[in-house]
Amino acid sequence: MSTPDRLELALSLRTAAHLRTPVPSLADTHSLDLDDAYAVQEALLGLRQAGGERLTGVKLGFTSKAKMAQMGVCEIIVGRLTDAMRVGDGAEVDLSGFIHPRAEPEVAFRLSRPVDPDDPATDIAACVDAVAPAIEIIDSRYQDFRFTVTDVVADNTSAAGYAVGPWRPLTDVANKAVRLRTPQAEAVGSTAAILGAPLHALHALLGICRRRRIPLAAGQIVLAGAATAALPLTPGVTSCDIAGLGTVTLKGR
Ligand code: OOG
Repeated sequence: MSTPDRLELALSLRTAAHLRTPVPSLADTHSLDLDDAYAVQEALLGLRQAGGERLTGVKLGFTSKAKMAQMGVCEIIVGRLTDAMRVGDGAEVDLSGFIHPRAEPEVAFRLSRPVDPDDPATDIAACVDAVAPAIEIIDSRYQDFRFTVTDVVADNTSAAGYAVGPWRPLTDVANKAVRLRTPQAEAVGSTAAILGAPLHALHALLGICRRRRIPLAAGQIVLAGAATAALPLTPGVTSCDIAGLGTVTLKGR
C-alpha cells in the first residue's frame, strides 16, 4: 500500500473519531497487511502530534484470553497513548466525546529509563521503576466494534483514554485479583490472565517494538493489556481495583 493510501486511511479513522461516526472494517475494501496497519497507526500518531499532542506511552492489546475471545483477535498488538487521552484519577470523563466507549482493567508500568529494543541485552523489567492500577478507555472507530487484526492496529488499537491510579515502586504483580466495576456491571479476574503475569507483557512489548521500530522513552507508561473482557463505559463511577496495588476511578458523565 502506498504512503498516500496509508495517510488517507489514517485521515478517515481520525474523522470517524472526531465526528463520532464509526466506519466499516477497512478489510472490506482494502488489502491491508500488518506493515500497512502499523504505518497507518504511525500516521495517526503523526496527525495527533501535529495537533500538539505529546506521546505519553504505549499499550498492549490481546494479552489475555478473555480479550481474545471477546473480540476474536488472537495476536498481541501495540498502540500509542498521548497526553490528550489522559484522565486524572477520579476525574470526570465526557462520554459524548466517544462513539461506544468501553472500560478495561489494566496494570500500568512506568519506564524510568529509555529502552533500546535493538540491544539484545536489554532487560525491559529493569527499566521499570513503578507500577499502578489503571483503567483504559477503548473506543473502536469501527462499526459495532467489529474489526480484523489489521483494522484494529491501524485504528491505534482502539486507544481513546486512560486513567492511572497511585504509583508504587515496582513490586510483584503476578496473580493479583482484579475487579472492574461500572455502574451497571462488574468483571473479575486475575493479573495471571495477562500472559501468565503482567511482566511477560513487557517482554512481548519489547519484541513488537523491535519489529515495528516503536521507540520507548524514559517517563513513558506501558499498559499491559486488559485482564478481563471490556465493559461498556456508562455514566457514573467506574473503578478498577488490583489487590496490592490499590484502586483507580473515573466518573463518566
Ligand atoms: C482492541 C484493544 C484491546 C486489550 O487490552 O486487550 C485492548 C479492542 O478490544 O477494541 O486494549
